Amino acid sequence: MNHKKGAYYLKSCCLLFLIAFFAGTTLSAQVAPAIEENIPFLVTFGKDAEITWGDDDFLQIFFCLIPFDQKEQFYIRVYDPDTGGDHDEIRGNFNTTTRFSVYAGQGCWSDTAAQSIKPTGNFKSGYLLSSKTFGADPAYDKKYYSFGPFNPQEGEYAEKFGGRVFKIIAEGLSGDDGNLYKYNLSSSSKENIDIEGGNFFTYKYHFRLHDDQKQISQIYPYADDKTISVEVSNFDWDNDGLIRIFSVAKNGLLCDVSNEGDWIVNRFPIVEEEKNSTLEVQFIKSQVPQIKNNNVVVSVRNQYGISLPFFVIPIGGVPVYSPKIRMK
Ligand SMILES: [Ca+2]
Ligand SMILES: [Ca+2]
Ligand SMILES: [Ca+2]
Ligand SMILES: [Ca+2]
Repeated sequence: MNHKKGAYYLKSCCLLFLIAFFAGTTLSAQVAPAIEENIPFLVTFGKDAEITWGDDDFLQIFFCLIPFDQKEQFYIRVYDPDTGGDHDEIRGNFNTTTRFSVYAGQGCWSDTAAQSIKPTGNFKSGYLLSSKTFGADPAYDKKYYSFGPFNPQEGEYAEKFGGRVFKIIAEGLSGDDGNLYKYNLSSSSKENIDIEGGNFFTYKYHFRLHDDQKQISQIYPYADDKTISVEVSNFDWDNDGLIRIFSVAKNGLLCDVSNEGDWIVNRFPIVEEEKNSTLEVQFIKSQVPQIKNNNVVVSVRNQYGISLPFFVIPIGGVPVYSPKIRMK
């Protein structure tokens, strides 16, 4: 190998290493909200809060997907489960308690009550594995609490997602403050070590937007082969800029947006090429005025009123618009 070739070889190796390194860190980081979504936090208010603060039901249901080939026990880690200190939204004084509960077993995911955007009835389907209630607690402020270890075999079998599913419910039991938090999947209770192929999904996404107007956030509903139209709904958007829809066939279609404590529904047809593919709902903040502490709720339903899942790591990757499909 001459000097020039050697340098080229070295450069190529470095590049490959960098690609592998970044692919490894960004694709597998199993946090909800995911890095790619660019959403600061999930949010659940205490049940005495006003819905005009951005949470319509003081409840958030998330699901964890563990691939069939994952045999090792795992943990669901909650970052900043308390409501107090940093990150959280105070009203008066901090007086809010939130209960996090993990469910497994037959029905924990497939029971339609668990996937409904109006959780009533048996949304706590399956069986309870673990539960803990947090108030204002410095021991959990800016820190993690780890639920588990859990045996992947206890999750509900979900053929169409290629794995087993667990459920974690956050309920605002009392108080009127906003609990901001995140979830991690991990093989360790002490640090975040990814479960290969693991993912989080929800059917109704309650989250906090950035205060910084330059930040663009996005979430990724998945349309299955039965989807022929979708209803994209947003709640309490506070007129904070634009909401756009992207897919292989949609190049940033604008949605009507909500303002204060209201739901706005947008309907879009789904073409053949969008079936079994990921859509993107993008949130572009208002430049003036700056809207701070904006909590919002988003859901997508198909023509039967069935909710589409939002996967934090989009199935098949981020959708890329193809002008050819649109023109057909
Ligand atoms: Ca309060
Ligand atoms: Ca906190
Ligand atoms: Ca919190
Ligand atoms: Ca809001």
